[in-house]
Amino acid sequence: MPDFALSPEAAPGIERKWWHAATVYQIYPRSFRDSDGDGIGDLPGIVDRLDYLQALGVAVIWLSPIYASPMDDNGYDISDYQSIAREFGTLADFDRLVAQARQRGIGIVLDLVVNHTSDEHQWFVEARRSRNNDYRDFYIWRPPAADGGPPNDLTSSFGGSAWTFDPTTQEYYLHLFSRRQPDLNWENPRVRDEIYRMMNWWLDRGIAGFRMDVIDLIGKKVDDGITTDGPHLHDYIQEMNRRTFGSRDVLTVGEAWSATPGSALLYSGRDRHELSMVFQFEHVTQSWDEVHGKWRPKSIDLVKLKSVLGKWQHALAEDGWNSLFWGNHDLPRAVSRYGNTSGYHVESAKMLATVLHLMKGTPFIYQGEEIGMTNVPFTSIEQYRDVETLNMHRLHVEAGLSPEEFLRGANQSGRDNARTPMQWSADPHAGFTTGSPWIEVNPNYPTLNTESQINDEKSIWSHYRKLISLRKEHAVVVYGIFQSWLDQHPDVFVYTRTLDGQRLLVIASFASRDVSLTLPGELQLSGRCLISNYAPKDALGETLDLQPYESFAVLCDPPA
Ligand code: TEU
Repeated sequence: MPDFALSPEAAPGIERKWWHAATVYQIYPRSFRDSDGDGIGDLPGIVDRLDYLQALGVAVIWLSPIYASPMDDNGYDISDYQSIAREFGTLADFDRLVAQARQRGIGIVLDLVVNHTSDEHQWFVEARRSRNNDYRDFYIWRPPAADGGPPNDLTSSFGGSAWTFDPTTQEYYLHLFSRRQPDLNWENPRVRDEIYRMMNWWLDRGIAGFRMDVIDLIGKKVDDGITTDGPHLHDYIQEMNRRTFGSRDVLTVGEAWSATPGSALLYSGRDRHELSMVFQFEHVTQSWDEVHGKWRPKSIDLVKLKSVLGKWQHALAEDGWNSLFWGNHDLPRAVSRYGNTSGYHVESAKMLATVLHLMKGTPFIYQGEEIGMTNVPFTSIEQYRDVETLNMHRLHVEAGLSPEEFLRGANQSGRDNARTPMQWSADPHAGFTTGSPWIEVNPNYPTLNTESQINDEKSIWSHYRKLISLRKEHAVVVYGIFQSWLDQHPDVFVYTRTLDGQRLLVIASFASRDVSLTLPGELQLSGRCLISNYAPKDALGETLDLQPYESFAVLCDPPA
């Protein structure tokens, strides 16, 4: 836990937390490291790579779900919250992971998926037996509409109606995701009791917190067509806080696709007793197509991207806290989406990391991002595994889209881009498994892998390690006040962070050509270059020439 010499005037109202200066690393266990040759990553595989993560410098690992599951949605469909999926290992493996991570100063954050369960969860197995079953009200059931169809027109995120008819009991149940992920009924206090009991059971095992899957959905009012931000959403989160993690020093981050700066302050404000922070997705969705969404993404508009990121920096400047991320297991690879993989792979991957990690908030690295892993060039729908992509393929092709056009969209935005195996080495299957991987490895692994980067000072990996350590060394990175500059410049992102008279200046070009810039007087500074992806710059005049994707940060001390 770093202890910064932070004057109270510099960051009024901010109560320092260990996770302010921490960097989180997300592991998608299925794709991280397979220890037993079955082609599926597992917990012993993660234990085996803890030294790697310690060397990188991360303080927290967020594990995507590891619980028992039929794996319809790779574990986001849980059939038993208190046991580990057989292919991932045992509870003893999990305890060993927690203990060995702790020895390296790393906490384990679990994925809490409580908007829904699997249809194989015992509660649902019971609930669908009869209308008067004791567990019936654990889920959301409604009679058919007058014409026998679904009760209303709510749709599933994975396509089609959110209602599935249950022939045994002649009612529909709600699923905002796949039909194998029935939504829990949070209005039922027994459901909440069970969930809190389960959370405490994990907290007692020594975990460092929870990432909360689609937490903005738990307050839904289906009869009013309300799914996100329901009337009791924040009551439930406050109750959860009070009855589970509130008295413990842990990190909690809610996934909230609907979050606005206003609601983020409700979730993470200092007097709210809810969560540490949320994942908001405005910077992600602002480049989606109005009609076809992520399946037909627009090119990145830097002016818009800067304005969204800046808006969030300002909104949570004095209260609340930001999470910072480019990617996760649902999103395309950061360097493929925002950078340039055909000529400036290394430069653009480093630039994106610099821009993200030097903003105010807690950065999240998605596995493989630290070596610049890229989207996967699958050429056939057969190569995809993701339930969302497969469902959407069926629906879009039925609706008349050509399979080629769908594949183009899936190549850019499909979730499997993030789920191909971690590229450890140039060995077969990228050193991920000695067996046959559950999803194909990206063919670029012979040149793009950790082994070729960890001992190279100039690698993307070394750049990430440097950024993570800068956050631990400089309070200005953690608490400095954010200010953006040159907001209308279409190619360059410029911002400063200021704390106790110290100023950190960050400059990053998103252009694939040289750019020449006129700097305002306030930014014609000199100091110490903390990080760069070309030759370091430490003194800036009126004109600044930037090479493609050039980025750097200069730290200027207050005048003596
Ligand atoms: O994701 C929520 C969610 O809304 C995504 O499905 C999203 O709509 C889509 O990926 C956009 O590209 C969470 C988990 O992160 C995801 O992996 C799960 O599939 C989903 O919840 C259901 O648990």
